[in-house]
Amino acid sequence: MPAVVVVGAQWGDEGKGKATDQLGSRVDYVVKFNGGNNAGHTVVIGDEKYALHLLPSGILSPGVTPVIGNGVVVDLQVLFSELDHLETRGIDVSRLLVSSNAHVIPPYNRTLDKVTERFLGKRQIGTTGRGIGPTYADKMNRVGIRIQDLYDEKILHEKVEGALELKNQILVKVYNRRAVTVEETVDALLAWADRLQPMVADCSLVLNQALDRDETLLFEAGQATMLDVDHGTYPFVTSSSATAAGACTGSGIGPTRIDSVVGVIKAYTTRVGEGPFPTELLDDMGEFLRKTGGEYGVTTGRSRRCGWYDAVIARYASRVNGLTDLVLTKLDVLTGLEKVPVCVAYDVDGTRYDEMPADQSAFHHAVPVYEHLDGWWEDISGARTFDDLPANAQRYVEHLEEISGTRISAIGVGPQREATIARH
Ligand code: 2SA
Ligand code: GDP
Ligand code: MG
Repeated sequence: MPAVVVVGAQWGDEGKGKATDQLGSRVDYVVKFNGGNNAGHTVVIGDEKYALHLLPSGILSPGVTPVIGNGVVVDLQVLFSELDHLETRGIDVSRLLVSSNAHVIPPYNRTLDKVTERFLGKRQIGTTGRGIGPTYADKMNRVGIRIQDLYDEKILHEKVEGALELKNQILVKVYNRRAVTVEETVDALLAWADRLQPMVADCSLVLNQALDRDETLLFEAGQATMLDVDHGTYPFVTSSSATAAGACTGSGIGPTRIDSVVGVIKAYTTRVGEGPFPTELLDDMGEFLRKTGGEYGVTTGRSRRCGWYDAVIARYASRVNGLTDLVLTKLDVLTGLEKVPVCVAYDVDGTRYDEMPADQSAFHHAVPVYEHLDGWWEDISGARTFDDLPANAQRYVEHLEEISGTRISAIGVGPQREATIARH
């Protein structure tokens, strides 16, 4: 598997961290290509639990070179506090490479993210408040600050000054906040520049050369398909390319170099933040999934909204990512249910949709069409082969595979590394 991309097939928190960590022990490079410290990936190794935000999950595997690609937005303070934290826990972080083209999250964008959300009132997105959206907006507006700009003070001053011309108008006149000075921003960014310098690299060149040497690369997406800025439930999305194609633009490798795309998908669905969610359960069953699945944000601690598995979304994720495999996670959470509903299509004002409605308003009005599969009562957390699963759990997996458009190659039955069933 020379180059594999791992993406979330739903609205995030499918268990990409665990999947990446497992594959990480078999690869040379693990590359984060989108998002920033809005991500929250949990990896459980033995009795140790790690929560990663900005760093790629693969950083936990000895011998792997972790890479922060150009598509990532970097909060320098968070970068070093995460690195320091991992080092105190005995993890070797010395190999980390950071693309010189990645953009930094200046402190004013954290402020803008939070005040904009408050200003939006009922129309808010439910962002993580980490400055992600404003930083990607700056990148597209061509007023962003890149890692390489930290090493030319004149340029840095000019760029911060240029960005603040408009930012301060908004902060002062629209949000009634104090104006931010160029000096305080430059000082805040330069505080990390010396420590960062040895990690800064031309990551596109490094990764392409690694491929030329037949080394293996794992691309790790933050967030997920339905939060992708192009293919997700816009405007209730994050501001980056979280689908497989983002691995190319966010790292500087070409599409022809990718061999497989793994979609991580939960045996049910969750979403954190605002936006449409057809199979959402607002009753005791939603509470059951939240409690049993531990569905609380890794970064913000927010309760995640919970609902049944949605095969329309699975098929859509298979299509827009070109998935070659699905990893089905958290099957253990569904143990103990008499029947397990699965959404196979939507009903929108009397019209049946088997595919994701192209019209966003239709998706907002989508009512799930459910099939009800038989549940199982046996504890499956110790299952390590498909045959170890009770017959109804096997049927559940086989049925999801039939209706989701991609083969299910692995099944998660617990948070630990070893709580996984390999299938194909
Ligand atoms: P942002 O901050 O601009 O990226 O927010 C925009 C939307 O993207 C959602 N989003 C996420 N959804 C699921 N998980 C995420 N990471 C954390 C986790 C979230 C947390 O792993 O639990 O701790 O709350 C993540 N990051 C962004 C966000 O909810 C908005 O809907
Ligand atoms: P990510 O953002 O996709 O990396 O996922 P998160 O770490 O935000 O959320 C997934 C949660 O589910 C974490 O707490 C994982 O430890 C946990 N997890 C992953 N796979 C499984 C599984 O198969 N079963 C159970 N019970 N938990 C899992
Ligand atoms: Mg997460």
